Amino acid sequence: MSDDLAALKTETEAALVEAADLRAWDAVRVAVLGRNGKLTALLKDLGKTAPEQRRERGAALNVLKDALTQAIEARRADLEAAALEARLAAERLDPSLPPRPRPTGLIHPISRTMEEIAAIFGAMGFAIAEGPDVESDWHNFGALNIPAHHPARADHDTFYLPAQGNEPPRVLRTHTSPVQARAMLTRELPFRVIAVGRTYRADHDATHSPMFHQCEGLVLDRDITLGHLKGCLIDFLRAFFGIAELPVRFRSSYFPFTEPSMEVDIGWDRRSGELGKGSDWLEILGSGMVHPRVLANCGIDPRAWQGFAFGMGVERIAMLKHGVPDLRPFYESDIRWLRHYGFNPLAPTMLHEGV
Ligand code: 2NL
Repeated sequence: MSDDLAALKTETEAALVEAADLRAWDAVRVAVLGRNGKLTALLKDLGKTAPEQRRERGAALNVLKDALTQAIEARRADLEAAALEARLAAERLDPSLPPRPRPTGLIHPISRTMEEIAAIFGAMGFAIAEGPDVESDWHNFGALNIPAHHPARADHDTFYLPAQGNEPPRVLRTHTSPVQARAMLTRELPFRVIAVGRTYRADHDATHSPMFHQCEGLVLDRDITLGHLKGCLIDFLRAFFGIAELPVRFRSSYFPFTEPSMEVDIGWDRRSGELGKGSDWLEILGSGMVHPRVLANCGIDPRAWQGFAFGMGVERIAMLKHGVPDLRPFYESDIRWLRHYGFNPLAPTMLHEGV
């Protein structure tokens, strides 16, 4: 091997020993094998070598290139192994350490209230019925004895969807009643269902949100009476508020889908806001015996079957139970409010309390 090649070999091997980390190693590699590297330059100069020496010089350059490539790769393997050793020595795991505290989410009071409602009625043998948020005008109004131009429609501030050709109009359901209408159309009698979920009305102020939640219940059988309605709702209200002797009052009222209709009040003290105390009454839900026309609309013979229905606002009973003073923060996702009013996801619901 000619002197210049032997010198490059010695020089490169020394530089590799010098290179203490992968960055320095890469600089050596580029300086020798890179596009402007020393060995690359020698290979490029091969053309200028006198023809009679070119073969021998070319062979020697190839041998050198193989040797240097191998030396460079070997150094890289050593450096990588050393780097791994250093990391293993520096990064120690202590499996006896306690886990880092992680912020857990909380259950939104509306979700929690709906779960509690479902748990209480579930224990009374009710099934959960579901339906779409976007409803036909008929399921939302017609089936429930609220025909077009009926004054009750004016109370509902309905969101109408853009009409699609000749399709009948569609709405965002203004109450959960269409879910019950669907239950009557599809379920086998007798049945007991509740429908809990989102409802929508074009109404927005301090006490109304355009999206809110309702729970409705429906019990149909051959001989259901007003007595069943009263017993069921008294049991529910006492279980929900956790007050065994909560006073409950039934007051005659009007809904287009029930006859007779009754509003339900609970006893409270208006001044302190305490439930079950004092001598004031607070309206809490609406109810009644399902109107025979509603049964007939949904394909049920009103001479063979009858029952009761009721409805309530989820926000309202959640606010009363937990002392939430304002409706609006329910939908504002303010983390401070959620931390204050949210529920531990691992805590059991209050099913154990007297149901
Ligand atoms: C209220 C009053 C009520 C119903 C809802 C109902 C549903 C069908 C048939 C008959 Cl399918 N009735 N629902 C009955 C009485 C009252 O809601 O104040 N809700 C917030």
